Amino acid sequence: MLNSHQVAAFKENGYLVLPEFVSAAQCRSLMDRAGQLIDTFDPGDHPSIFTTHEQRRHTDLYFLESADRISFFLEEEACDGNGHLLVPKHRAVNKIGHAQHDLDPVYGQFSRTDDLAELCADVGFADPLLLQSMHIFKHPEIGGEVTCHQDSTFLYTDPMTCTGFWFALEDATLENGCLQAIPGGHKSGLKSRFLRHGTDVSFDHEDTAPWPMEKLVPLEVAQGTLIVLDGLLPHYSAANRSGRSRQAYTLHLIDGQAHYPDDNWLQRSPDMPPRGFN
Ligand SMILES: O=C(O)CCC(=O)C(=O)O
Repeated sequence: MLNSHQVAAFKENGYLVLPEFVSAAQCRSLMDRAGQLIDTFDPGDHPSIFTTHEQRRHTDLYFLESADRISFFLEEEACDGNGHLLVPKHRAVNKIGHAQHDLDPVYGQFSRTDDLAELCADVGFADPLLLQSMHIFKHPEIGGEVTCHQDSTFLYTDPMTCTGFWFALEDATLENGCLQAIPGGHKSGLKSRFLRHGTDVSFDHEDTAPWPMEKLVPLEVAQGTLIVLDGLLPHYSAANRSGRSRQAYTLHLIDGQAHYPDDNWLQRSPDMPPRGFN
């Protein structure tokens, strides 16, 4: 799948951009499926707002129990102070996660392909496990910012093996909140861990210095592009204040040969362990 230059660029930069990795029809099928899933979602049941702002991140039981479910999280600006929707529900969902790749056939087909299995081998996986999936909406005008972070903060393994596959389901530009990343930033180690203590969570900071945001470079990409992200790479996306939607689908993988601690927030139940590509 990858040539030696691409593997070297991934090791050097901490990310790799692969245009036209999936077709427009595949992107459409995932966006249509997300729409159908939202049809079945009753936001009155469990209004769970998602924000990446550390001080406002109230991580409820609905979030903590979403590791092996298909759950819906709402956009902060789509709700009033009581969690009631200010916009129609199809415009209010910030993301769907975190196990649709295992539970839904359309997401399953998109997520388990020979191309992705080959890519995993190329970037050094021995036993790739598809741990987490997210359909991220970034709706026009209200799509929220994703603060700068490293994915290994949330999906830590020893040694660190977390790798993100970020698929542009629509064109992503600076205007509608494309990914931004700090090239080579994965070489500076892990800044913090997000820890779970029963039904409580906290950040454990190794390094409290602010991210050097001036080093972020925009990764503007066309629909169908796959961006591979090292779990240590600092990355960010701005709020979408434009009139154009920016949907993305992410998969986060870990290596089954590494230790997955039980104080990570995301814990699969014993009867639904993460699976590889088979
Ligand atoms: O899609 C985005 O805007 C951010 C996604 C992200 O940071 C992630 O998947 O880790």
